Amino acid sequence: MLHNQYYVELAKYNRLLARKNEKTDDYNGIYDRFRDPVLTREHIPLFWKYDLDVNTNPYFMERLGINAAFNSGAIELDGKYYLVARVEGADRKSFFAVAESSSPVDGFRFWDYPVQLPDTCPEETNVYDMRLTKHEDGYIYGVFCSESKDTGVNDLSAAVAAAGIVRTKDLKTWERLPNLKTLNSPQQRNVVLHPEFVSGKYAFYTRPMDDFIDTGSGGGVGFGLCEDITHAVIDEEIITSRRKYHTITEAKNGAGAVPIKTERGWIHIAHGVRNTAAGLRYVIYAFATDLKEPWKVIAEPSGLLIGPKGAERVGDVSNVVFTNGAVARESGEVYIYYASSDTRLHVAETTVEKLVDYVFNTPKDPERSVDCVKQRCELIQKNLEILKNEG
Ligand code: M1P
Repeated sequence: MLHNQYYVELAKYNRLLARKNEKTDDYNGIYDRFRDPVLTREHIPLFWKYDLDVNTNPYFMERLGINAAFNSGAIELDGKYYLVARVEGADRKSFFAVAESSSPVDGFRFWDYPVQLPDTCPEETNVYDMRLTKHEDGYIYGVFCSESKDTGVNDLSAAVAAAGIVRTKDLKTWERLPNLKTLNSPQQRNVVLHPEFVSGKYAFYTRPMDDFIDTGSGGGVGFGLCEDITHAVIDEEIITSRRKYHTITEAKNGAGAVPIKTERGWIHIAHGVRNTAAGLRYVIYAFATDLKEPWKVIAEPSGLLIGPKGAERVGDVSNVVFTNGAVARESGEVYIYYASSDTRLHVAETTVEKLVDYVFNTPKDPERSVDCVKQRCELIQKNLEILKNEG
């Protein structure tokens, strides 16, 4: 016999998973936002949280609570959509879990068990933000942040971030490889594996950092090559998308989704961070790099692509949108999975064609107010002419 409340909670859970998502009427011509988050902590199966045995849990209490389900790697396999989510327990530790749906925008159901990574890294305390790369070598790679306590300083909260690497063919069996080593950067987060070999080598987008929070001398999104993914070492990183003064990337930036290959170049969907009196503000931006030399930025539209809006602005870490996964379908649709305020996961829909138009035809940031006004006045003047001619 199960507790009565189990059936009440199960009915809520089933209603949530059956709910159909809808586009909002929020318009910008670039992408459509969807009304409901695709993953929240309410999407977590009841049997992950409650002890269903009425003898040991007579009050039907959560025994192992879940705080949030957010930053997710994303992949399409055989027509189904898979999110490898960052799930955070009430104990603040994150782990990975696969949620599956036949729709890109709703119905995501977690598999019965979370991912159980091989425990090869005894000093590792926390793991999060997996990027999933379908590599041309035949594997699906997951690159994530592997966080350990910094024992070299007398500070309880000091930590070290490194890039952990796993690979799989089915998202079920995961082989853990040694963490990425970057000889010139003490810490790494937001590392993404490029889907193709570059000059016959594995290519990574990195994020050189001097410190766990501050990137310090790290100039932006890095790029480096390594010979052997089973002992990945990058001895030289060059900077692709740079941090810039008084822009959305001033404090830091980082690669997000695996770059999308288009006829004009690789489209990158990344995050930029600036500091404010209310703390760090995270937004999502896009840029393109050269097809043959994917470290060379060839287009960088001004400003942000997605910023936190409405209810997205509030959560455990407010004023944050962050992406580490997108699905670009062969038919051209693109689903950008983005989390808000480190609390839940949303989806925005666009197409490869629209992203190419956005990235290559949106004006660049002129970097000074006076030039921004000139840029806007040119647009206004052109439009007023059009409106006058239209009568
Ligand atoms: O809290 C916002 C984000 O902070 C980190 O991103 P970054 O390394 O750019 O500061 C990550 O921990 C990310 O998970 C988190 O969403």
